[in-house]
Amino acid sequence: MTVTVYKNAQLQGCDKTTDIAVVDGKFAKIGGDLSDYEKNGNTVDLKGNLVIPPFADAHIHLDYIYTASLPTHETTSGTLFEAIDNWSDSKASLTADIIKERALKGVKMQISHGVQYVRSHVDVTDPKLTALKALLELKEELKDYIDLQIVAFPQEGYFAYKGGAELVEEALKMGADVVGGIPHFEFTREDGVRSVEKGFELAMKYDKLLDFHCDETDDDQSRFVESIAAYTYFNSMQGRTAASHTCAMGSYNNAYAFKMMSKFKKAQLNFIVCPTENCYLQGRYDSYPKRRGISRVDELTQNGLNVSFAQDSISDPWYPLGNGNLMHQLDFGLHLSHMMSVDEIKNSLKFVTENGAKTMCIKDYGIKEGNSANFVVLDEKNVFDAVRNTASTILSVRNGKVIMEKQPEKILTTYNF
Ligand code: 17E
Ligand code: FE2
Repeated sequence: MTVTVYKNAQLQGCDKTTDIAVVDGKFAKIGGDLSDYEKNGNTVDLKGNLVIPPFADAHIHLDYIYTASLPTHETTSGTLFEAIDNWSDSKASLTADIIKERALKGVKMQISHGVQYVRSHVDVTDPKLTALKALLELKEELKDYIDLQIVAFPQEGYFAYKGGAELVEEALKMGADVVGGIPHFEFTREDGVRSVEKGFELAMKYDKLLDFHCDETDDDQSRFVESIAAYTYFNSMQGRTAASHTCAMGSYNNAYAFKMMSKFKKAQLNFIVCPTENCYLQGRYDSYPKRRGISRVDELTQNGLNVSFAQDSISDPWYPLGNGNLMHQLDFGLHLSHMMSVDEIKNSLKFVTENGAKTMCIKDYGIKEGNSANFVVLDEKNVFDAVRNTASTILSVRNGKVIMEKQPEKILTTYNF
């Protein structure tokens, strides 16, 4: 039996610190008298630092990491559609080994920031399915460090790319966990709706979750989110479907957005928002005023819908920066969504932790007796300061084992005043 008692943990919403006993990789007892556990195990003093469930990044493209510098990627317009064309021109040059090596670098960055749950889209509009094979291997190799969900994502469409739908199906047979799609990229509105229909057909046939790139545009006429809500509701797939991006919602008129809120609730649709990515990619056809490019995070949240913030890119044709630090996404997300009352800030860690895990349908998530002992420690004592300072993760524990530890930031010299 392996026993560790983590002392002086500051849990969210608690006045005082708590001690936590971990036995054989599970949370055995949280709070109360842990002296018996202490007698039989190690103790670690967490010094009143904030202890939260691990970060969950529900939307990234691990197969695109560090492809920003491919020769064809001299992006000039900064738009989504140019990025997709650039990617299409150059992706055949990548090998499984290169993809795996870069994806691994990305995962290491994520782990260094306390991420333990990752959903990666993987481009399957490739007859060889090279990236899928690379990512499926990585998923297996890294399972002691992260839960990696793989989305069969047809970057160039189910129909706009000939054979796209068949490749999605093939990817599901090979082990992808989630059905993807990109209805706003199909040639016509009708094809977009048909791609949603096809995605649901496949998800039900293979018992998979769904996550569409959806309405990633400032075009207020892009309304595929309504099709996703409808197919979710009528197929009783509540809670199992996610709409990623939904940038167009920021441009919808209020009457339409209001109508849709109750449909989203009926469908229990999960929304994934990529703050830095979409404020970079959207607004590109505006001069001034310039739109922010992100979904209606505040209204969705007020309506009880599940919204999470995600990284999306690390240096790819879509976005030049990115480092896997979800505290950075949280900072941007709250600013861009005008969600900055004291209460909203104090309640905001959910956007980068439990809401992402809920979207991914992770069971066993959270700091609860009986659950797997997965948690991270931030270099701050309360949530408000953690958000204000984009606190770093100094410890990441998974199944009771330390998978990442970092020295807290320390000032060595300062002005003497
Ligand atoms: N593909 C896409 O369609 N949209 C994005 N934001 C990225 C890839 C990163
Ligand atoms: Fe994406």
